[in-house]
Amino acid sequence: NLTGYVEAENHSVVIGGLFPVHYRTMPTSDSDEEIESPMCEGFNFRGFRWMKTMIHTIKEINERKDILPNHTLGYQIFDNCFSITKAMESSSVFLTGQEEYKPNWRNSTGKFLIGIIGAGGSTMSAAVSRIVGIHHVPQVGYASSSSIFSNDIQFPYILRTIPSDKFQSEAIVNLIRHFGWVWVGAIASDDDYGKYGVKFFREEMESANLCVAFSETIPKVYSNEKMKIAVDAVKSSTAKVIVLYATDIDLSPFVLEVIHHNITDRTWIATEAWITSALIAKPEYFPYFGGTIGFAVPRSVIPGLKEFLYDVHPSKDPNDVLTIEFWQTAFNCTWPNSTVPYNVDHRVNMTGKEDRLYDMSDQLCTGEEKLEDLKSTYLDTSQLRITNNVRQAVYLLAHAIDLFSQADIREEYRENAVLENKPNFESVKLWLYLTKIKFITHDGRKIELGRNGDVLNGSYDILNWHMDNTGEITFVKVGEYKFTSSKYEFVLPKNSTLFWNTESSRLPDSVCTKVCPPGTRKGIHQGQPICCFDCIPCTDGYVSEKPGQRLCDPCGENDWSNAEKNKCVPKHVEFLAYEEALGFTLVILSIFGALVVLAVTVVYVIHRHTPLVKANDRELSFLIQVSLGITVLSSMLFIGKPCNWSCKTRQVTLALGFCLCLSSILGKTVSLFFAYRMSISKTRLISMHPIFRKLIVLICVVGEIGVCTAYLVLEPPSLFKNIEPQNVKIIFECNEGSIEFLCSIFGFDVLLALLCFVTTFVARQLPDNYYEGKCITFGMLVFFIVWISFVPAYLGTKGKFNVAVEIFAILASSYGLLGCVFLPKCFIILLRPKRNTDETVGGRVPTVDR
Ligand code: TCR
Repeated sequence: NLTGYVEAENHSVVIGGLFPVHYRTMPTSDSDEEIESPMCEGFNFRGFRWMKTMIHTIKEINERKDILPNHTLGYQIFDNCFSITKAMESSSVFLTGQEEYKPNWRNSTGKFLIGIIGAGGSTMSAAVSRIVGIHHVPQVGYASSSSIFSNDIQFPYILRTIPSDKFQSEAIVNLIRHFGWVWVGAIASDDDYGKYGVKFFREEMESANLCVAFSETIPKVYSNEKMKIAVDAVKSSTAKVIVLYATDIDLSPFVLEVIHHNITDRTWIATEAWITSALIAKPEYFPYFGGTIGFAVPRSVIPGLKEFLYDVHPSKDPNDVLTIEFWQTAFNCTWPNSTVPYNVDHRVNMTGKEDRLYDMSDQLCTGEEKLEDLKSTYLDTSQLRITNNVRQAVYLLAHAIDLFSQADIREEYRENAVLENKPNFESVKLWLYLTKIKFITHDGRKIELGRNGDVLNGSYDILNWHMDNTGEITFVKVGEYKFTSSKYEFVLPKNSTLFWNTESSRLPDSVCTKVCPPGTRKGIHQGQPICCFDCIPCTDGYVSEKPGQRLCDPCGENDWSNAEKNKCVPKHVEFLAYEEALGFTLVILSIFGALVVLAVTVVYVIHRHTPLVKANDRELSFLIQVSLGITVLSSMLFIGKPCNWSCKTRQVTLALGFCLCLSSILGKTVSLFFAYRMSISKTRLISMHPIFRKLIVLICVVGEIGVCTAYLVLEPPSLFKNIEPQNVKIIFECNEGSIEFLCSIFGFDVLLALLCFVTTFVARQLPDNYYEGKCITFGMLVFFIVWISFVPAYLGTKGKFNVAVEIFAILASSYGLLGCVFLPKCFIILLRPKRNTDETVGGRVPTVDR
């Protein structure tokens, strides 16, 4: 039940061949009495063309003088019906000559079988190779592209003239990358071709950081549920671009489903197995499959093949069942008296309708039918792609045999000299030549195979399905993909016109989630493909400037994110500026304070000879006024953009100002204290010379200056830009240097203040015309209250407010002292001049002065 062609009679050696001339085997019925091999159905014109090409090539080689001059090649070709069983069956026929189990290298033709061409699809080749491989029969695949054959431990005797699918899977991923698709589905046929192809495809996608939306298989044997799974995956997924990794024969039921479910608006990426297939590229499928893009084995023109293909007629050989079946199928008639069964093809698709590929007819064939009028894939020589692979496969074997037979000329291979004289012909030796063969094809391509029998370099055409004016689908070459084992070159010229079967006719986009806009980052869900994500806004201080960023970038130290989070902008600089309301108010207050102090001084100077002024130690009063002026004005040093010198001077000036002020007050209160002590003990135990008061001031101020100098020399304060990364602004502030020094200079001031307070408090009973003691007590209280409340306020604020609080404290305490110490006196001097007379002073008060 094996159909095919044999020609071995006058030839020294034969080449085996296996081609899918039918699409499938028919189911065997149980009632069959004899166990026989299954029948085939579904005539495959393309396979028939391939088969014929092999014969044509062998004829051509036999006619040539330059190759195999002393031998002619025969052939034995079988139809494997696209099925493993048939392929295996044929393999054993090749090896055993049917009856004999043990191969004797003279097969059923009685000749040496030196190699096998085929067997088409990878799954079949794999099966064949398992059998013939154990007997070291070389096998040359012309369409077996699965990557499994690259493994020369599993498949040691397989070579091929089609590149491994590894390259095609890579090419597909590069195509996907080229068009910017990231979320792509995959449908594979349920065989070594589809499954391994998709396996590689997925790996490549992953390493290119792209995602496979789904990956389903088309069942080999028709199954409703399995087909539904695949179709549903396509229907429900958001992936608009889908890779179909299958041969046309396996794919066609799926195509019918797609059409039945009216699935449009998808872009299909074709593998080389179906991109130019007449089974799929039918004009009526164009609304669904138009715009298909994919890869094809390069096209070739084979001289003389067309004529050879036309030279076919059933009347030539009544036993040539294949030609008769071809004729019957092509012309839809029945050859008279033929035993060839009708070309039945009962396949049921999901819709429940019988999907007859060809209609049967009871009309008899006349033999007059014109092949010229026939539009058949068999005769279409415009897309010779796999066909050319078949040709090169035959040439490969022929070249090897040629070398092999010349071996007698070469010393090292003498023992294998002449094929005929060597009954135990060992194919394994032929293998040595096969892998070393390099030759240039008729169209100038260089064929060179690697050690494992794989094509080392090659190219694919990138084809796109267009529809021409006549309503036919044309395969437009839009680019090229060249590869070697280590690198590739992807050429898709910008100006090539691509047809896209989308609503807008524009390049479809296939993404799971749209690219995140600037200002956001991808938030990837754990355990989900990286192409599906949320867009999460960047946190403060972080930005993403480009769309689709995985992470937000932190802004530099001096920068901060803008509101949109798509740009870093310079941080706002913060300090207490003169221009702003707060700063301005404080400046006014401080100047006003200085003016008041000046006014008081003027009053004191004008009335310097009055008893009141004299009674209260003019010099000390003056010093107090000066120091208050200093403190009030020192607050200005705190305002404005701080710089190194202002940081250095501000605290020291303030401390010295207060020191001068408080020590002067202390000078006064100490005299009061002594006067009081005198008044209660009624003795003149201790008397206080006025120079002592000034001495106190001098000692205090000198001491304070000493500490301040040490502070400035040893650990001076300096400018500090507070640029903590989590801060929106840069705060210009002063780093106070040594806290210990700072505390000691102000601690000294506090100590002075306490002394003032204690001394006046003790002496508060002393009759005093001008309430000097009470005023100072009160002033000190104000001073304390201000600075005690300052501490929590200071600690509770930040940045410029911190400074403002300190200025407030300075101003408040200065105003307080000014108000308490001098206001009542100015009041008397200016408004109650009567009280400012000598008697009052001399009469009631035990004079403090003089
Ligand atoms: N490799 C497929 C079979 C195949 C095919 C084709 C079948 C290829 N190209 C063209 C028909 C037409 C590529 C396999 O199974 O390895």
